[in-house]
Amino acid sequence: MTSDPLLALRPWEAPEVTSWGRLPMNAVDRRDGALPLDGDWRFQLLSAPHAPVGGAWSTSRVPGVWTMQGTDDLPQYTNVRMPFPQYPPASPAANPTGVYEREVDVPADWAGRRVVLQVGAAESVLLVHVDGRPVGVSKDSHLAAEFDLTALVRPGTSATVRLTVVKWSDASHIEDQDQWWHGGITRSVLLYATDPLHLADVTVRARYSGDLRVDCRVRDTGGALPAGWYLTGDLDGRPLAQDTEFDRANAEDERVSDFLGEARLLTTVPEVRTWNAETPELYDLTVRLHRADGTVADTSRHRIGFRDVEIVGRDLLVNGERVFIRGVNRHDFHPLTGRTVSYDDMRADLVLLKRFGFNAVRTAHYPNDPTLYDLADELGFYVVDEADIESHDHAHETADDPRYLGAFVDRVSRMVLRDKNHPSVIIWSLGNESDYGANHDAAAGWVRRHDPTRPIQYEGAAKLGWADPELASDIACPMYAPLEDCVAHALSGEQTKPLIQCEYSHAMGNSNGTLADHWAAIEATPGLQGGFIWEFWDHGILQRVSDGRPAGRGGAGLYDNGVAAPGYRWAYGGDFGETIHDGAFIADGVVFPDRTPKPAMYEHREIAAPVRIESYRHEGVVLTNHQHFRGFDWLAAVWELSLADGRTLTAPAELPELCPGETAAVPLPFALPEDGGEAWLTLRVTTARDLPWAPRGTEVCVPQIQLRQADVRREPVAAGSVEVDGEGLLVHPLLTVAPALSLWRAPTDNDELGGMAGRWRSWGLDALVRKVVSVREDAGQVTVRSEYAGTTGVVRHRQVFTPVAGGVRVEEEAELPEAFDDVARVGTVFETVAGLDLLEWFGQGPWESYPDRRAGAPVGHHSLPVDELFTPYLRPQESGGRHGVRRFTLSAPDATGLAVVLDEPRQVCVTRYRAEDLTAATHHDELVPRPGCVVHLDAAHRGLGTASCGPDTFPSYRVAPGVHRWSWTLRVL
Ligand code: IPT
Repeated sequence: MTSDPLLALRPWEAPEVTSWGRLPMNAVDRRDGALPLDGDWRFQLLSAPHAPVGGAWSTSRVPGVWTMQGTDDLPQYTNVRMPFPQYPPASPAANPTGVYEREVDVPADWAGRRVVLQVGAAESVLLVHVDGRPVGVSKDSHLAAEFDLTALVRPGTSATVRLTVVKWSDASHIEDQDQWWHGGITRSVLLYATDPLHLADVTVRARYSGDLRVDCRVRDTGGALPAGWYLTGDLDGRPLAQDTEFDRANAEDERVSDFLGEARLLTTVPEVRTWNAETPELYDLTVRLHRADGTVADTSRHRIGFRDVEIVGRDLLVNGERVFIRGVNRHDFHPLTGRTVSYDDMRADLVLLKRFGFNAVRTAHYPNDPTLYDLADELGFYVVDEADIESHDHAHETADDPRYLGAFVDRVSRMVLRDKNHPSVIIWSLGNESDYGANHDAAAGWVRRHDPTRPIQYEGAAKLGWADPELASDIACPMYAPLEDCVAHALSGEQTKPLIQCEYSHAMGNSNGTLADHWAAIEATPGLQGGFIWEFWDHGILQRVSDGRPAGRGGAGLYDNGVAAPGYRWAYGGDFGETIHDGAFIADGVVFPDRTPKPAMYEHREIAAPVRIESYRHEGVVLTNHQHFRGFDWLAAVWELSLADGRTLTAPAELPELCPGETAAVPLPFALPEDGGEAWLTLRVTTARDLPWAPRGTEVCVPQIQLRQADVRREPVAAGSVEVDGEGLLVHPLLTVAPALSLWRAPTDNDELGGMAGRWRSWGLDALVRKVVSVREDAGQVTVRSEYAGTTGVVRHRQVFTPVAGGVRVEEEAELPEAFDDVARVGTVFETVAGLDLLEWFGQGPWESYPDRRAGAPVGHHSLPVDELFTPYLRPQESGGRHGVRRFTLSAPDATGLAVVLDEPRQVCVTRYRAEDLTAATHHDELVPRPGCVVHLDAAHRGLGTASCGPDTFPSYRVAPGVHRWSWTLRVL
């Protein structure tokens, strides 16, 4: 048995022990003048907490996780299930334990001061020793732990600080979030000193009205407070004084004793600049604690915002406005560090989200790095701050287990104590996926008393009844609820709470189908207010293929545009040799692991457009301001008119002065040319000046409206001939594989996890067998009938080849049997010779788009190198499609190549990969691009939906059985 009392306590299997010797959480800012302890620490990885420390020391970078730093304990990904079989509160005997040690020189001028060690975050149990003496224990892997070292260190000398981090514990069972498991110290460590007389906490209430109240708690480590202390403050240069009314009330009812001081600063700011996510106005607040002689004992600085949050009826109001919540779920993630994120990382995350129209973040599923909240205040985001509680695998057992009661309350209350002064935080979340029990109610009770200014949400409670007032959720915050259920609830007359989905539109792989349909319903249905897309990141870890190890920080720069450099790949579950894992389910974000936006981001940007074109009538268009708080003065715009004949005309645009919600008609900037065919008017909206999140000229949205329909023209038959081979397949000098019928797409994650791909395989759609039935030639026109046999049905297919001026027209018909009642696509596939590397098209673009994800891709004349059309989703799958393509060319640098004109706007996909290449690969690095192009022209293409987690696409985006007809002409350029 160990003689060390911290080890003897076995805190890793004692849920009742949430901490020992740890100081209370508070919101006092201690960064000024602190001694940073980040850097290389001596390090040993033990096989279990009780294993003797005595082996060789290596070094480990703090902050950092050892699972990414060259040890044999590697990252492991599980979603719901625990990585070990023990039930709560037990943990496995084999329990990697990292011992971090370093000397710390305590500054001589800290003599007489109170010295505090702050460990930013450690997972999952932290034990602290100084010079071999026990200091304390902490759990709660995503919040800081502070320990008073005053009695243990001597200023002017050096002390040995040891941080022991135990990976698995009773706490792991309530930190069972859908992410990689790691071990280590994930946020900065520092040492700071204060006067014994110090600010113990600062609570700011800044209201929309301009009323400001700053409540401070004051303590003295000596015990009793010295007489005569007082507070002053400063708000953007405006002096604040202590509220004597508050002092008198305190004295009268003897609420505060001589060892706990309380005082208040109070003021009302006239003509206050209020805070909201669109115009995030902040004020600098400084709070000073003085000794009786006027000298300053302690100072805390804050950036504060004046705003109100309230629920009125079934609306969540910010400053009285029913704001839409355009949110995303965000983890602290990095492909090189695993979990440790820098200021620059977090700023880049939020800047990107701003540029793509997001205004809200849910800190899934734990309090994020504290800097994130500073940035959210500054850049303008509404934050749902979520406590570090997810007991997914053993949810029901834990929610009412009294042994975990303290842990639930501890985690929620510490989050609130840390983050309460951030204007960005508008809602507290009790955690994620942990069933619903008395432990939640206890935590909610604590919050309601401590911070009555913000609503609480908890999905586990909400799911028991969206309207039930008894449940610990003020918001109806379901996850992945079918849209029709949300709309029905809002129309039912039963709704009592704002409906804001805590997770929706699962972004795994090629996904986020029907996002625009969701938003059309949300904006049209009072009671619906938005939601949080799941999720921001694809958590792919950069991995060396040669030895299967994480690249670690050394991998910086080894990726570009979402793709890992040769010799590297983005690892997902199972790639580190784990046998218990959940595969690519960890890659479900709207950005790649290097933060490259996926095409779904452009969809979101357009859905969130601040400027909308409502309608076109009588030479004018109607514009609307779709913001909540500001006009268009921060925006500039240009009109663009795209004509089917190839012309694009531009004209400067003058945005009208409109208040939020207002509309105005503006005259058409162009006289619509008589000729030119189909015509589309686009407003390219950019930032008019440099903003904290975007330089001037950054595109904000591209609303569009159709001014004129296409005229239907059929090309006359020309003299000439068409050659087909003995199998009835077209022979063409630019095609290496002749046009054939395709019903298969490389399954998307949604297709696989939603069960569609399994059905398609069982029907044999991935390996249809073609048999030519007849080939007939008649006056230069060739008709080929064939059959494509699956295992449970046969598709009859007909191609009619007709010579037209300079090329061939292909008319096709496919008749799908009833058995094939929901296929991926019906269309043509062919392959071209090498060298045709540029695609130019008239249709939707330039981004990848699909039938149910095309709101962000305006119709116009687009052009991209073929290699840039493909989107490198981590697990290869259908990718690179462009919706609504009317015609395209594929050309070589010398302008030779081919041109295709489609009978009507169609889904077209040009890549270097056959569907079977993509289907066979598990990671992007396995793909070998083909020299030519693989071209799909689809008469019908199934929507993407979100069925990997949540609703499938709507029936209207599915492909029906029966007869499909399409035609296209192929010409040589
Ligand atoms: C839900 C989780 O809250 C989230 O962490 C993530 O796992 C997401 O789904 C899917 O990626 S839980 C799910 C079982 C509905």
